[in-house]
Amino acid sequence: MIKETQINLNQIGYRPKDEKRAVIRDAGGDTEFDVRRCDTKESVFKGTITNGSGLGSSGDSVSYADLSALTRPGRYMVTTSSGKESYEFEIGDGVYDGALADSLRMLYLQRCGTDLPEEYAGEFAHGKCHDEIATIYGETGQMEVSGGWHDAGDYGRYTVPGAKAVADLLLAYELYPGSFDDNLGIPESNNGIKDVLDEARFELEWLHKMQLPSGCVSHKVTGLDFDGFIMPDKCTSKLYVMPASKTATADFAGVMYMAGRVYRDIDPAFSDKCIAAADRALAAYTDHRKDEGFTNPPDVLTGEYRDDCSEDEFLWAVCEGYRTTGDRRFESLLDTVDMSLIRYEGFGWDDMSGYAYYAYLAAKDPMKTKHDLKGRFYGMCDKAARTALTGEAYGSSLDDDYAWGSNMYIANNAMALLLASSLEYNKDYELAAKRQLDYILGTNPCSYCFLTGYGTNSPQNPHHRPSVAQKKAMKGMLVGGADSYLEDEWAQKALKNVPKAKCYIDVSDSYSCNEITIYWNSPLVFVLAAFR
Ligand code: G3I
Ligand code: 9MR
Ligand code: ZN
Repeated sequence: MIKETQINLNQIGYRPKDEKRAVIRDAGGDTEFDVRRCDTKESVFKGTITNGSGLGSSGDSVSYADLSALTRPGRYMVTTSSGKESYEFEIGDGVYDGALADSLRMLYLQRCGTDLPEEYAGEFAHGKCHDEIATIYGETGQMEVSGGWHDAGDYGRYTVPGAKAVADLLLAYELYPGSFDDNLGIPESNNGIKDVLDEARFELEWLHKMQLPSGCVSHKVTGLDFDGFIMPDKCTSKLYVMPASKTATADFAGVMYMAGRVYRDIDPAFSDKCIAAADRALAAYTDHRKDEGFTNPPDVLTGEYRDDCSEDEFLWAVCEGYRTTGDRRFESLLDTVDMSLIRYEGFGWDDMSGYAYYAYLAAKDPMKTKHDLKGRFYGMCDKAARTALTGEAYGSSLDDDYAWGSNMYIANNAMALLLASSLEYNKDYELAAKRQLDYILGTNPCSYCFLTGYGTNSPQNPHHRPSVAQKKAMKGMLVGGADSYLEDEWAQKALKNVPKAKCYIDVSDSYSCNEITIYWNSPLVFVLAAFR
């Protein structure tokens, strides 16, 4: 058992110049804090505890210890006079190097349709999986759709979240190429192309296979039900290519336009192929714009990723298409978007407008439009920054809403703020973004470093089939985190009447708290690359 702590901070640690703010729950009579070296227990820094209040979704009454002025590299802990102790943390350059490498390598370990040799995958090595020719659902035909990443704790492969995950990697590469290397330890390492692009391409190649002759894109390839908790090469359920959906088709166009730009200089033929495929998808999309969102056929139980509004996905495809090609035909499509249908704004699998806003703003010679996309983007960022800087006790940017995959929304907000700040530097945005990373890595009311294998207290029991099968949490996975809607039996039993931001449990059956996904890791890769 790991000792509980009332002093929460980033359990990996901080770069020397970062803000370093420990959050103390119920400080009681403590007024001063010490930062001590872990080895000698010698105090190297003292400060006064400042009062916070009972703020926000944790319900905690908090105070703060600001140790930002301590910049000397080392391994430390924060203590108070009554004997409260934080977990250990590090100050130093490169503190996030390992986390970045492992959160990217996690995607390699999610690869499907190929064997993962022990040399690269260690104890998560397995033979070729899910590589049979799949049956087209409701038809007699078959399709070869092997490849891509397993979506999450399950082995399904879904187009919509796959597009989001790739988009995050490609944006991370475009903005922070210097943060990525070619020596991650994947089969393509040392091929002269950064591993982040090799890994993204693995998913892109699969996405290409998911495009139907009509130009529309299949929503997913899975069995009728989820596979058991076994290694992927042991799965035997029959695979189906499910029908196309309008969100899959529009997301496919968006990410392929992005890929067409990013791989331009690396592989012109591949870049051309991506743009041509995106054009075909966008043309096919037009006939399906008013369709309902994808729903599972009655005998299909795998992830649904239902989303009835595809205006945001379409908006993304249009803005990304213009940014990549500069073709004015996108300008006439832009004004046809019905912005009033977009209920949420962001970078989630069902709310892709954030990617659109950024692509629109980053384009050379921006399109003319009646929509105020800039206002919407900065409105979204301002709100996240305000919540993080003044609204929430632990620096979270979530305004009292902790849903399934809340850690993704945290990471997405950080990404939004960093994208905005890359267009026009904004100190508050940078600080708020950093606080989101600190939250994920330990400055949260759950006292968890939500990235497996890092920090003192990290999830040991993720809802992840390979981890359950091998009885060991794979390293480098971001779990979903607090979900106050209590969306599985375990959460319902264990978390009744718990404050929203504390609705988290480290039990592998709790898929609504403790699953992992490729598209929760991907914004974390972006954020870690930014702060590397
Ligand atoms: O629409 C509501 C909105 O009204 C409400 O305010 C909001 C709370 O923030 O929740 C919104 O809906 C939620 C939806 O996600 C969109 O965020 C649902 O309550 C919630 O149940 C839903 O969760 C999704 C879950 O599947 C169940 O459908 C997760 O986002 C999604 O990540 C997850 O995806 C699964 C796949 O199906 C299968 N593979 C694993 C993967 C991860 O768990
Ligand atoms: O393992 C599944 C996980 O990937 C999904 O996110 C989750 C919600 O769709 O469902 C999990 O599968 C469970 C199923 O829904 C109900 N029976 C138990 C399954 C394993 O926990
Ligand atoms: Zn597989």
